[in-house]
Amino acid sequence: MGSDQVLGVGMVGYAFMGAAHSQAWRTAGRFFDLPLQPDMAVLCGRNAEATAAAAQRMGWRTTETDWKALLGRDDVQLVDVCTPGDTHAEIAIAALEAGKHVLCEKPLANTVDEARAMVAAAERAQAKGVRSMVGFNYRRVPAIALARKLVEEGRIGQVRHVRAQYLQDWIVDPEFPLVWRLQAERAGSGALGDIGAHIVDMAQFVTGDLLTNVTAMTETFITERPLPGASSGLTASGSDERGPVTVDDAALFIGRFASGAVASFEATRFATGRKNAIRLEINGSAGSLAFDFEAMNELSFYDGTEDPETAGFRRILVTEPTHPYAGAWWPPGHLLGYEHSFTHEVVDLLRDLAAGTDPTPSFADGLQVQLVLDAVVRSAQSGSWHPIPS
Ligand code: SOE
Repeated sequence: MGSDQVLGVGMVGYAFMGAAHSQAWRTAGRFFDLPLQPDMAVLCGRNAEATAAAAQRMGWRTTETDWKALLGRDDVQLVDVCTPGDTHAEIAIAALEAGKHVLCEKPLANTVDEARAMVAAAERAQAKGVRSMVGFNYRRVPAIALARKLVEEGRIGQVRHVRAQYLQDWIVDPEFPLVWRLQAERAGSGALGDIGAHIVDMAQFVTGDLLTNVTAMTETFITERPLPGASSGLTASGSDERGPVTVDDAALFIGRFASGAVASFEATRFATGRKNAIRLEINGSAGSLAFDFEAMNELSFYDGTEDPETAGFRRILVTEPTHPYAGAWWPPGHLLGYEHSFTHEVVDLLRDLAAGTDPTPSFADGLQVQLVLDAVVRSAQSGSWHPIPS
């Protein structure tokens, strides 16, 4: 049985990621045995009426309209940052300084400097037992966690190739409005930071290796769009006025890992027909793994040590009780979805907080991804290879 000890959560932001995190806080204790019970204490947003409606819909007890108010509340021990990237650093640093644990959505920040300041704040806070985590949720998809385990166990031998793609199509229509994810000052970058960050993290997580240098190109296909009217999540309506798109629509890069493995990455929101296709293929000296989020309960595994006469990619349905996270849910074959990765994220976070151990991915891991993104941007500008500082 889980403990009765409570952790008060205050969340800032209530759009797409806010809804996903709310679902996670709400369900974690209903399926997992938790050492700390999350109390959905406060939802914070600037618009009082919209915040109150969201709080009621998503299960938050009270609301605030100024995130600074969360920091003074005794019923909040953790601040969950689900805002656009331009406010991550300010909110997360202030929360850590106020002694609150922090879960911050990815990418950690909009710039390397912000990310460095966040890591420094996290290190100061950690000395006082205050912890932080960056929300790369796809690490907690059972098939991805299993892929990491198989690589760690040496089941595919030495990794030679990583092929990673994150393909979406939600802005392929030139009339899709200029939402914050298409504005550099709010989002930092475009497909690169929004979805490229995920595949950089996933590739490094599954291989247990770090990229050392990259060469890249980026492209913006639609340079002007209607200014946004009403919006919710990834859907929005446009007004008659237009404004410039200041981020990349697509980012392509190749890179080298410390181990000598080579990798290719492709992040685009212009892959017509691909809705959330996160594809990862890893080829090793003794086998290969392949994953596609659009069939997220499956992991393909080729065991190169088998008799070639019958060897072939085998599709593992990652729903067995022995598979990562799966046992807490349904009997084998009863599939999980996108939202479960967020539930797994908060379950691991709560367990670390109770145990007094450092959650992963840490802010330092988030900074390392930011350094990769920064090297990609620089390389796309210079046309040459760029190292990733260690
Ligand atoms: C939009 O491209 C988005 O919501 C990302 O911001 C998320 O991180 C990704 O998981 C789904 O797509």
